[in-house]
Amino acid sequence: MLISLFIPYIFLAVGLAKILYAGVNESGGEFGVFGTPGQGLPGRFGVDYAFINKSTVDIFVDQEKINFFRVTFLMERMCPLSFGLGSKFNETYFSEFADAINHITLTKGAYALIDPHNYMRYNDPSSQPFSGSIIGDTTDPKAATTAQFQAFWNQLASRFVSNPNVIFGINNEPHDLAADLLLANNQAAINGIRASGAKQLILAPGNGFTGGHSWTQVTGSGDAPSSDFLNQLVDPARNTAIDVHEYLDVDFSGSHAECTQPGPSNLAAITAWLQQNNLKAVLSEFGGGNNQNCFQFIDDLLAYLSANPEWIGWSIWAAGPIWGTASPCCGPDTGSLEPGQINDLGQPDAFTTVWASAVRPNIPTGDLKRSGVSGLS
Ligand SMILES: *[C@@H]1O[C@H](CO)[C@@H](O)[C@H](O)[C@H]1NC(C)=O
Ligand SMILES: *[C@@H]1O[C@H](CO)[C@@H](O)[C@H](O)[C@H]1NC(C)=O
Ligand SMILES: CC(=O)N[C@H]1CO[C@H](CO)[C@@H](O)[C@@H]1O
Repeated sequence: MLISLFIPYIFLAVGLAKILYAGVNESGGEFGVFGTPGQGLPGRFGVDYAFINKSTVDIFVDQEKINFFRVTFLMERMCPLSFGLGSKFNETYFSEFADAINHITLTKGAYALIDPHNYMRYNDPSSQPFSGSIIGDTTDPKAATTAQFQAFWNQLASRFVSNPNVIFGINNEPHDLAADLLLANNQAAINGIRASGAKQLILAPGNGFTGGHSWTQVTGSGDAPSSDFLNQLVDPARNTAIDVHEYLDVDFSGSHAECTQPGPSNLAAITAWLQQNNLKAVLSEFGGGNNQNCFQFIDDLLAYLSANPEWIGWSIWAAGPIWGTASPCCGPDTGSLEPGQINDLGQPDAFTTVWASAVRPNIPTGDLKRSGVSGLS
């Protein structure tokens, strides 16, 4: 009895499972557009949008020893509507974004996940996640094409081709689109990235807001489960993993303070699917409120990821320079994960509470990847 309990533990301890990337979302590059169509475009850097505060990135790397940041941006700012989605960028916005990515990667030596925060939609971010035209939707005359999406990714990847610490996230939280279209768009992005010569890790999202719990279920308007088709992606460099989000509150939205949805049981089906298909995944969004119940749920979730070798990384939602007292996740009073800020009650934010209680103890500092091209190992 003792022995049978002991052996699996030893197996885990010697590194059967390994988290390579651990960190935080840096949200802010997509801010300032919610309201009426066209609002906040192109926006003012440092006012409507901002990518990172370099000082807090330094705190995360130097003191917390994390190695992973997911940095959001808006495709309508990178490719203004007057240009259309494709290879022509707003060079001002790009250089502001690149400055953030270069600080994280070249200056600090961490890995940066490039995140077009667009729900697989383009042209109207005013009421994300539901506004905008689905990329590649041939029934929508305003929609960008899948070929344009490929050209966009080819250009973006070519600009980071020599930066080994970059990871390409194809798109944030696709939802309510046909399975074959999501597969085609994901494949187009992979083709565009690899055609640039870039060899770095790619993360491909599923349908249904890329929710882990619903991976094997029908989502949205009767769309096929992500598990039915995302194993068909072809990457000539064999360096693509699955991008998963999972919140722990009642409806998986991350809008409630209480955690009631246990990560381990809700992720069991996708973990089995990953194993069957010899795939890896990164949990690039999750979160919980400032309370003991959520601390336990986050602890259980991160322990589960560490114990299952299909999972190679995680980043919690969210830090970022312009959250102020607002909560990006999990109830109005939680506050953001940005070090040194306060919540709406004038108390320390989630960096002091959630991060300190439930995240910091789970950072696998010794195991994290510290050098080499971003990849599956
Ligand atoms: C490019 O971005 C900058 C900074 O947000 C903005 O001032 C400028 O108007 C933008 N240009 C276009 C064509 O959108
Ligand atoms: C950036 O972070 C540092 C460290 O927490 C803080 O002192 C500073 O006020 C922040 N800057 C901005 C513009 O928020
Ligand atoms: C809890 C929370 O704010 N979750 C957000 C994570 O990011 C996605 C994309 O912006 C939002 O849809 C979620 O609401």
